[in-house]
Amino acid sequence: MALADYDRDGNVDLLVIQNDFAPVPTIGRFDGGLGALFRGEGRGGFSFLEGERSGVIIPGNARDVVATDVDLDGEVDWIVTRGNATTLLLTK
Ligand SMILES: [Ca+2]
Ligand SMILES: [Ca+2]
Repeated sequence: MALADYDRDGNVDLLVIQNDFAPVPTIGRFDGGLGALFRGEGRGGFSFLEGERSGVIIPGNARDVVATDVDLDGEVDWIVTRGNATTLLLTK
């Protein structure tokens, strides 16, 4: 997970990455998630934003995420690393 004010409304938002491809013989790997963005409501709660609205679609074995501003435009960008796959850069 990573926290940042993605939509710049003054409330911290939460990006969650998912999946785990570590072998679990009796269950199999966890690979059904695509990540999720939750908008901070300002009172400690969060509301889910569908991927089609947030643009967050992170397939694969997501391993780590960091919020930063790669292109220095003042907007939050997310860098997501994935096991055995390319690193993703999510920007607006
Ligand atoms: Ca926000
Ligand atoms: Ca940026």
